[in-house]
Amino acid sequence: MTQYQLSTGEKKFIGWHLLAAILAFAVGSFFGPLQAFEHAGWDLYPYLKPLIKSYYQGLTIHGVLNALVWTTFFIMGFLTFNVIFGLKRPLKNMTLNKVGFWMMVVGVLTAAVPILANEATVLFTFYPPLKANPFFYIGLTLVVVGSWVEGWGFFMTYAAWRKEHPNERTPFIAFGSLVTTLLWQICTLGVAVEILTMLLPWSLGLIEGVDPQLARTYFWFTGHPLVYFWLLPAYISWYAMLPKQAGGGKMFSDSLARLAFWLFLVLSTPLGFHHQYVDPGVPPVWKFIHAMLTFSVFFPSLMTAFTVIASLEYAGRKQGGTGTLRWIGKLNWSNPSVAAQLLAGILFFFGGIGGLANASYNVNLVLHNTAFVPGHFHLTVATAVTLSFMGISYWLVPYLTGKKLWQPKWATIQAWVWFIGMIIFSNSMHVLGLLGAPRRVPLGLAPYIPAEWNSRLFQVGVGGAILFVSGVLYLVVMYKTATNKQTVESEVEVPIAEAMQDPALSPVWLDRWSPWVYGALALIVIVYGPQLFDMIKNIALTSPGFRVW
Ligand code: HAS
Ligand code: CU
Repeated sequence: MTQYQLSTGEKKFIGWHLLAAILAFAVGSFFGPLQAFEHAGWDLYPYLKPLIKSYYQGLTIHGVLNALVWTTFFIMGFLTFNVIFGLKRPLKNMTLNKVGFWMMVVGVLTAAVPILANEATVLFTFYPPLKANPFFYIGLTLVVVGSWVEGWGFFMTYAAWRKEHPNERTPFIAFGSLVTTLLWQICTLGVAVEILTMLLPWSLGLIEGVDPQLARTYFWFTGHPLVYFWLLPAYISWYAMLPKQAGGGKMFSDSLARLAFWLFLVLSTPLGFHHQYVDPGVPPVWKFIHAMLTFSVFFPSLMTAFTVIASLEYAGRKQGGTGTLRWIGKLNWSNPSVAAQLLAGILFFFGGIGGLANASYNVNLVLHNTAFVPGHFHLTVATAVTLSFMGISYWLVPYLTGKKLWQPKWATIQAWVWFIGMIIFSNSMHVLGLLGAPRRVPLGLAPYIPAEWNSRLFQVGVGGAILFVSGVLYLVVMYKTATNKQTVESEVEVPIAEAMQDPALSPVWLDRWSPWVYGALALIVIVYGPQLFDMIKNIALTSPGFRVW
């Protein structure tokens, strides 16, 4: 059976998203190793002095470009692909999606100017009272609004598809993409309100002070679900593409997969206080409730681990694999897309468990603001997500460009190098955190380093160097692929793992939007409403802005 084909225009449009993402990755990833080297005592920042003024400016560039821009652009491109390919129809209004995309591009450029000019050295969380140049906030707003506009384009496309197919189950990759989009639209209301009602008017001089406690609360309303906005596109690939690539596997349970996505929609937002356990302005009872909900959102990830590994096991056994674990060796490890995603999944186990440690209130009191936290998020966003996106690009870029993947062997090596570099880097960061090393601090310059940190700080540098090699390899493979003279012989096949059981037999309530959407909104109102109401009622716009850089 021949697959549905995207038009050249659609492929180009998705390709632009990937290009923007990869450019952001290229610049942002240059600064990651610089921080790691600084920790190891090899401070290269002085050599960049005329361009980059400080460690903190580099850290801001790294966080904004890697955590926010690389991810968001890759995700919007991948979701666009999934909506079109999944629903087997063009976007309802391509112009609208193009408007959204270009708003995002203008937004990134607008925010980049003050960041590069050292006028917005406020890190990727931009906590007030650190005060950035207004264009930083305007740029971020444009990125978020642009991504909303693209999302509205997806919803309109879905509505049109639904009219044409009233009784069909939404194809899984489109379904997962739409849930991810809706999650994003709901949760970004937090930063939208934060920027538009406080940070922007404040940086423009329209209001004198800011309320840091309220701002942090708005920020984490968005900040936690943000991590699932990053993760769910990788999950779409792990559920519905990876098993097929790994050896002709099938999705073990379409129903469980859909249920996991609905649970993420309902549970992702109302738990942001797990980032604010040490904030004095949040009553303990709300911290407790958010902690319990954090443990709840652990379950859809456990369901994912179960379903995806069962799907992979099916693939491994189909390839002749036997034994309790020996089937793993039969998976298609020589395919770089498979290797990257499997390695991403393996490290995610450790990232997820570290998340549980973070979420446990009394343990968090020890870990909060230590190197443990960047250790955690380099296993999650920088590996589960980033390495999966790299793996996806190893088939998606040839699909979009019609060019053969350049040297698949090098691409596979790239994935392994990332895996090894990240094990060394994140393990040492976790241990440093347990030993009390603070995060967001140029430790190489700190006068108080206990001897027991030294070997770990050295390993941070070594891990950073290995990751740097892997990042460069990724860029080389992407560049050489995009400019490859060798074209693919026939259309690249989109890997889609069909479900073991016909999705039409899955319960209808798993394809109904309203109960889940109302449930999500109701839970947010119950769990955030009273405390937000209280904070807004007692708003204290008293803190002046600080420029500490
Ligand atoms: Fe987190 C802080 C709790 C997941 C990202 N997190 C952060 C920050 C970031 C981040 C960026 O409760 C720092 C923010 C800042 O700058 O301050 N996190 C959790 C919990 C989870 C979790 C409970 N985090 C993520 C994900 C992220 C991410 C995902 C990015 C994508 N996190 C916290 C807490 C803090 C925090 C506190 C605040 C800390 C503080 O004090 O500041 C859970 O969702 C994790 C569940 C995951 C699992 C793993 C399931 C395993 C799977 C693998 C399947 C295997 C495969 C491979 C496919 C239970 C699904 C098989 C391979 C074969 C070969 C067979
Ligand atoms: Cu969180």
